[in-house]
Amino acid sequence: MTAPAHPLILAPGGRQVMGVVNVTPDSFSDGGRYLDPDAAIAHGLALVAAGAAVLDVGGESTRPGAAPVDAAEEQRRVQPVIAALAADSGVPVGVDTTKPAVAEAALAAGAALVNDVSGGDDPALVRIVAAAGCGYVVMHHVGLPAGSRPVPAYADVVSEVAADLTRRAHAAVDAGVRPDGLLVDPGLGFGKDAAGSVALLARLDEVVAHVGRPVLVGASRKSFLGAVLGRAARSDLSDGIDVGEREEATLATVVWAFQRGAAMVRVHEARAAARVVQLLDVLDRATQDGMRPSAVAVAGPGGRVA
Ligand code: PMM
Repeated sequence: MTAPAHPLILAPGGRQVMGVVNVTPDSFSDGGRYLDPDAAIAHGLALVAAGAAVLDVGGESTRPGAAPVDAAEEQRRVQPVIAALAADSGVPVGVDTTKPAVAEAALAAGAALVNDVSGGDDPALVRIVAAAGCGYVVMHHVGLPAGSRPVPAYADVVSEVAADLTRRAHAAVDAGVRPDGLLVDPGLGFGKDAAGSVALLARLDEVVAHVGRPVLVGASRKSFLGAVLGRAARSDLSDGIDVGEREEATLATVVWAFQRGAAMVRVHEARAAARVVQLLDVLDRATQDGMRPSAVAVAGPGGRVA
């Protein structure tokens, strides 16, 4: 296994934007737009130009009812895209998969992390991650990623997800996964209704504190945002706003998540999220420096001081 040109580095207190490249015909947010490898590669490069610090390449939709994809087809979709982006993007490239064979092929093509929405359910996948010494995202989920997705009954979704992620993170480290490359993810929308996803975002600081590891948040364009905004706008509990109209709400979740301790956000549009990171970093430095104006070097595009 060749070492990736750009390994995942998680600096304490750092904030990073992960850009999504879905090489699928049927993802809920952008299905079919990047199924062609050249389109997917161009999109990945555009995300990095817009400020993404990490890329996440997936070849199977996780939306409820999506057609399952076998490992050979998933690998055929993602491998050339990962190879090109690992060589040319200048950032760590991840693979969003639950299949050991796909992960192995992606790592051989230069992937630097594995994003596992099953949260480590398959020991074979965890072994591959451990052997590669790559980054690993452990996501909370209940139920199958594809097909019908029942909403489990939680007594307290936040404490239950936090406890489950703590357990899954320990299990991954015990299996040999590098602790400094490990992120946990509450899995917004995965087996949670809108109220559950809202609760997890609202009390994200509790998850961060409980798990004690870098947290990744994926709220981008998700249906709970549509449901919340639809309700607010129309007092209609059954209707939500469309996926194409969720970008502002996504950005609000980015600011919120970083302010409550998230280390990384997973988004479909990188530019605005990357600018949020820039601004929050400047505000943090200003706060730490006792709010002295001279301590705040405000760099404009290209490093110019504005
Ligand atoms: N969401 C989706 C897919 N993969 N991975 C992680 N770690 N966290 C998420 O929230 C997540 C994910 C669904 O969104 P997409 O179909 O637009 O990629």
